[in-house]
Amino acid sequence: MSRLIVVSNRTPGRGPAAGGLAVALRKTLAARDGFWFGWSGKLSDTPSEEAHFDDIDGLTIAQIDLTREDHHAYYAGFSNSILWPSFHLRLDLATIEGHWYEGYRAVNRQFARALLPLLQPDDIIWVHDYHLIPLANELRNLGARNRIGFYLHIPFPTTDALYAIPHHNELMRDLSRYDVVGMQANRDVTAFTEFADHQSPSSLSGNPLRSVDFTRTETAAFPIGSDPDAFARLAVTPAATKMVKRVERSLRDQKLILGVDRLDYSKGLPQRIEAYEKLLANDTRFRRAVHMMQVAPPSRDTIKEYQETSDTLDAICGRVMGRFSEPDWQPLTYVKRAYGQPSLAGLYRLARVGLVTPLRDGMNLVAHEFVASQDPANPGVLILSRFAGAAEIFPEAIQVNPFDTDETAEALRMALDMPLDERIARWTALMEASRRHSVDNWAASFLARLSPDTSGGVGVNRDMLYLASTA
Ligand code: ADQ
Repeated sequence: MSRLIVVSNRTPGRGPAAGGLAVALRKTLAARDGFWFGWSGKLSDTPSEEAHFDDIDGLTIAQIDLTREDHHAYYAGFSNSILWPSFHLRLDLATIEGHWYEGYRAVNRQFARALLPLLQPDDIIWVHDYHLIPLANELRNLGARNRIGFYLHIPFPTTDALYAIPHHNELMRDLSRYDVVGMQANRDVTAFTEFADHQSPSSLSGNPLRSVDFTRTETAAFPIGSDPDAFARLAVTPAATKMVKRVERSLRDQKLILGVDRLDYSKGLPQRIEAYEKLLANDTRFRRAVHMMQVAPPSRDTIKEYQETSDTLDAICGRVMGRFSEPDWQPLTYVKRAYGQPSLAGLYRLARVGLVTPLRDGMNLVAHEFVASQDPANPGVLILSRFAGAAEIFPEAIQVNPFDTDETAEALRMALDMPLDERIARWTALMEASRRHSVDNWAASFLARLSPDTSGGVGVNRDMLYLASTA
């Protein structure tokens, strides 16, 4: 079997792996004798020319260091202040500084130069996420002929949002240098196809026309999931039960509404708290009868828009606490700290309602983890944004428009009042879907498309697409 080389911005660290994705890819790598390549997390005065190898709990990793300037332009700049907001349709939060593209490109070139000497001719290479869109092109320019696949962990943007991204034509050309491009959901494949279809030669720009040939690139949805059976087991371990007991004591008979997210403006956190506020305002029987917990550790907090989201959330939580708290009852617990997976599994299991209401998201793995952690005899209810990719595979969740806080408040009421038989019926279907879309199945299906012996035939093959090139 060919070796597999996984490439992502960061490589996994020591200790228990944080998520199902890292566990699944570790397992896949162990079976295929490859390694994981990425940034070491270290900043140096000069960029590393060569990767240094390390062994992390049996996983071989190869890492390079980046310079501070390149890293800033590549990571906080182009990746997270341009690509992330644009792909999540938040152009209002994007900072369009075109010069960051140079650093983004330079880091991708550095990745390619350090990776190329490590490759054998029949290695297959699996590149992850928006930080590394140009990597296949950079590798091919250096002569790599390997099969290279790309997986996008975030949604693909609408055509207009894509046009707002500096150098979007080059990025699309970069995508066409992959053999397989995997998206989160069908919605994303449709958006990609739309973009491709609306590109037509135009002389208006005055730029030379160049066709982008996608005939050798398969594009398809590979909906990522979790390891639901592992999560179900985790939710009844002593570590998870310790968290259940601890929170149960303070909840007494109140039903728990739970949100678990990275603190990110895409997750719809202010709208979610506002919906909860409306529930308490509209229906007094829920006061003292429910409690909401939002776990949201800060992420990317050097970026202004993330600090502002954090401040907004602080203010809204404070408002709801001030408005409804009694000397002996608080409506809300807001925790700005990450919990390990066992504690999260315990919280999920205890929750009567899992509130997953991003304004736009890839699949969203919290939705999967919540479902997997439920007690089959007394399961909680998933309220899910229709704008999370997981909405395509979880029709039995209560689906909401997260921008409409009245609708989310009504969904909360419905979930809290839902009889046991309906909760069981909905959960059974959700758990089946979660098992069908497990992270192991996801990795296997992507690699089946990428492997040389099984490739060809499916996905969206565009015959010849024309882009007005700025090159
Ligand atoms: P994220 O935006 O990070 O992922 P999500 O998929 O919900 O969002 O979570 C990923 C992992 O982070 C999960 O395993 C979850 O347990 C963990 N996590 C989230 N909040 C946490 C918290 N408060 N404390 C501790 N752990 C927490 C991106 C995309 C998603 C896509 C995934 C995978 O945004 O849409 O599904 O990648 O492709």
